[in-house]
Amino acid sequence: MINRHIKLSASLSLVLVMLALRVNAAPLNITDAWIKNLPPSVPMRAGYMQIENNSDIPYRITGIESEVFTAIDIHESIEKNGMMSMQPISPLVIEADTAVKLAPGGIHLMMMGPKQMLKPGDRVNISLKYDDGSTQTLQMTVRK
Ligand SMILES: [Cu+2]
Repeated sequence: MINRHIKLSASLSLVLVMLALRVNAAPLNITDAWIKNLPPSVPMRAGYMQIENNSDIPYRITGIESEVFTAIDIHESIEKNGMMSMQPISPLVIEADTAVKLAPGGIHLMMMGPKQMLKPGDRVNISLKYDDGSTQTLQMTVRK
């Protein structure tokens, strides 16, 4: 009986260690994730966030998914011959020990085809996919 108990707590600690490792493995610290509110008739939204890589290896975001949008791309706003335009970035590389800010006029998420009405205060789950096959989910808030 005692033996069984020791075995059980040993495997339980192993599970806890594995859970702790998984939490630590969340590579990027993402804050201030928000979506600019627009009238319902507009077929896309722009999303912004602060991404911090506190690890000593670079991370590459190769894709983004959400059940609320038909597709999400990463774009960069650029000025060409005095004209503003956008071009896709893939992958978005977050170098070791650096931060990248997605902000109006710069890098942003281009979120196409909202599948539901969105208004300020609404929260949208998205999932970032990294080139190592891992994913990170986070919540974005719709703001004015
Ligand atoms: Cu764009």
